[in-house]
Amino acid sequence: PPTIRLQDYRPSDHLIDRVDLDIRLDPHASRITAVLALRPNPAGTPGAQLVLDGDELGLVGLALDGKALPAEAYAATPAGLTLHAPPQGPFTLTVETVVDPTANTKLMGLYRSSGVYCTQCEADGFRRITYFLDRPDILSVYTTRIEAAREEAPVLLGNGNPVETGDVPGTDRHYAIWQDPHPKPAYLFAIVGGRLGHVGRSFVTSEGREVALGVYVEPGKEARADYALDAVARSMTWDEEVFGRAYDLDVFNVVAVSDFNMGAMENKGLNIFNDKYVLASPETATDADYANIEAIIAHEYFHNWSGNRVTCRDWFQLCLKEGLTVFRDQEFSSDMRSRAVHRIGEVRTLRARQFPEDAGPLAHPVRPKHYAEINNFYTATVYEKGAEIVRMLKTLIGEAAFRNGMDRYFSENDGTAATVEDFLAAFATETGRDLAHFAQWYERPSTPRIAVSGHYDATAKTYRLDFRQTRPGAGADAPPLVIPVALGLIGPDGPLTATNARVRDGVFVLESAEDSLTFENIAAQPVPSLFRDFSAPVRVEMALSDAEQLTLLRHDTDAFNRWESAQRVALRILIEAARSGSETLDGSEGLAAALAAFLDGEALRDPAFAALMLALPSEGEVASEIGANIDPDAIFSARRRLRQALAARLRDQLAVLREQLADPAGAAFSPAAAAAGRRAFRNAALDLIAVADPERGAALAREQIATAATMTDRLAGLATLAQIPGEAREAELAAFAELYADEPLILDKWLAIQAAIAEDDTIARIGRLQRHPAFSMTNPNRVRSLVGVFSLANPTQFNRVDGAGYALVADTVLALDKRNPQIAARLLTAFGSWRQLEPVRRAAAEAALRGIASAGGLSRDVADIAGRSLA
Ligand code: HT7
Ligand code: ZN
Repeated sequence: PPTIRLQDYRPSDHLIDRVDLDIRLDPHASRITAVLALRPNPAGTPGAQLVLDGDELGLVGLALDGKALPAEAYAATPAGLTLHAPPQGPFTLTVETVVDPTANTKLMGLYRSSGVYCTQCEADGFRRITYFLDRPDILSVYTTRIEAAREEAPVLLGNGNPVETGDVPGTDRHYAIWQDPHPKPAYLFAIVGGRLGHVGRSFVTSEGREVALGVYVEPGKEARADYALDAVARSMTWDEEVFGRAYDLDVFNVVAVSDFNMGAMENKGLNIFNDKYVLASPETATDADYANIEAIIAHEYFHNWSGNRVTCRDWFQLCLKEGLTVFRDQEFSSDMRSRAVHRIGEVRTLRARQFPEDAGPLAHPVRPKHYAEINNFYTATVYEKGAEIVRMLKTLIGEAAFRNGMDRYFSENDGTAATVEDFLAAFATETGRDLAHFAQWYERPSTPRIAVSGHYDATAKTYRLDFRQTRPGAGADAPPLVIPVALGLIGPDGPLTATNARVRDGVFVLESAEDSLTFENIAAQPVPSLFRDFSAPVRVEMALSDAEQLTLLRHDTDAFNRWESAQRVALRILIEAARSGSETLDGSEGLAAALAAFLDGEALRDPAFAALMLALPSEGEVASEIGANIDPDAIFSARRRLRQALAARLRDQLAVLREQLADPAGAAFSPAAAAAGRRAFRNAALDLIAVADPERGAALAREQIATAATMTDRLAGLATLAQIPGEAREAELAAFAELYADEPLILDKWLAIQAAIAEDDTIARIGRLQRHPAFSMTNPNRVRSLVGVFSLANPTQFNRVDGAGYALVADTVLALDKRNPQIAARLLTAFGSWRQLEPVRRAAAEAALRGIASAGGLSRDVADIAGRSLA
């Protein structure tokens, strides 16, 4: 497939000012009439032919300024429509296409999900609806008439504001007309038609606009939409208060559909969601579901400014909307919940997903320089590392300048398609700083390594920190980065007042390959607390002893680094044990004692934070730190032994705390952070108790499954029991499936729990589950829950020495590729760390990848991932 390069960007030769669409919905032959008001682009090549994009389209009618075009004037294929000599001034082109939404299994363009018509146009789905200049720098004003059989689709929704509805005389059909006054790129276009229930409320913006908010769901599930509706209103208020951004239409609708390639989509005024990120009730949703719904509703809503009002010039600028919007949703969730707990979650996600991506064959800059398939670049690097860059910018320039810079960015670029340069220019102008050096963060892949050494001079009473940054994988000529290092010094009894003119508001800026920082008047050897709140997405290499780390756990004022210090100790123990294979775990007693003291003092005060303290680094994180010659079995075994050691020491204490943190009988359910935090701790405790004493753990888990008042607790009981082989496990799993036979989103979690069982029988179990009525290869949520979770959350079984895990995933990728290449390609990214495996597994993984790469008829999506993985 052709490679598209950032350096080749050229403005379009034509512009489309207005789009008038008439969409007549039909299950197999939906007819789309598009009237496009075109004109040559003054910035384009004069006299250029008009080349419109298409994808699997059939042309059924074409007229220029109302007159049918002779065959020699154009060329139409499923992939494009070319007018050889378009007019040199403004003209209208009327294009008629017919598509089959029922046969559209790619879930891009117009498709049907459980009988509901919906669209997905990002990144390039609009060209599957009509021929168009399908690129984000073509901004048009849309009017859309949607028509359907009233019985089949009583609800008809579009972008913008509703302007008219009515019956089609003499038929059983009706229509609705929607007008969107805001110019937008085609990727933000959407319609929905179907039989849907809804909940709604009104919201008055800070500008006095009354907005009708609606959340549309499968009929009968309206009660599960209230939390999402409330999250919309809270997001609107927050964006007004924190970023000064008010909503700009009279309606804002969210629609939940059950077949969806990603989490959700920010179409203007009509966000379409994967139903798992909308539907929630105490009986059906976990605390994680509630948190995800809140975050994703906010994310898509925030796109209304960061993405829609200011969009991207081209897809290379994807981080401009995605990184910024992730940053905004992270800030929102931190304000709604516990900031420290949320930050730890963000960093765990970054380390689990982005760090390995940066270290593997799929590594790319936050702003890629080329791509073959843009749908493969909706990655952790673009989203999560992109958000970290925005956070670093804020840390560097300070809160007030950041807010002013954001205001400037929005006002200077409103209604345009912008670039990363435009974004940085707003902050440069605002602060008078040159941000060209900082911009390097967007340019090359790699996770920087920061080696730090501390030197205490007892005579001079000075403490010096030496920093050295390297960028493995960024290229030998990669310039050093601008890295904000939030730091402090901790003495044996607590934080020290450590001053240095180069540390402003607690932040030292490392800009060169090497630098040093000296603090005066330091009475005794301190412990440095570095990269507080994870102030930069880097790996820190500093040889602190366990005792020094645990000093941070006891005394640091930075909650993130308190958690990080225990993680560091655990990581050291795990890496040493995995490398040596030795039974002894040097240092586990010290860690257990520190955790015991921590729990004593703080578990009751902040159970959510305490639950995180109990979570060891994941197997993936240990692997990513080891970096080469990885043996997943050795890591698993080391981690299990450390969990056993900690559990043996903490079990009695955990059992007491678990009782103390129980909700009083009859307490009303709350999805808020405080109640969720108590549940998180109790369930982390249950899991460890089960490690120390499987029999007791199994009994407690079964009791919890039977009596749980929330889905969080019921599933946590099941997840704990799933780690304990035996009849009880199988009986509870079977009973659960029966109880929730009509609840696909709950059975997704049931599939996921089983896919993650680290036992030899899991491959066979997955085979059985693939034949279970709860599973379906046609629904992305089901595939992700079973095969996706297996590939990402079951390292020992995915990486089996006999290659059976790789074969399972590879077979699924090939089977899926025919139906839904996007989902197939995403599944294939699980092979991203294959080169770091030990030789036997490496060979087996490579063979599986080569098998895929050499299969005939691959989609561009899968061919791209396979090709880059093997390059
Ligand atoms: N902007 C959206 C990204 C997206 C997407 C969503 C659903 C299906 C296919 C998709 N391709 C790209 C979602 C977001 O990040 O907000
Ligand atoms: Zn987004």
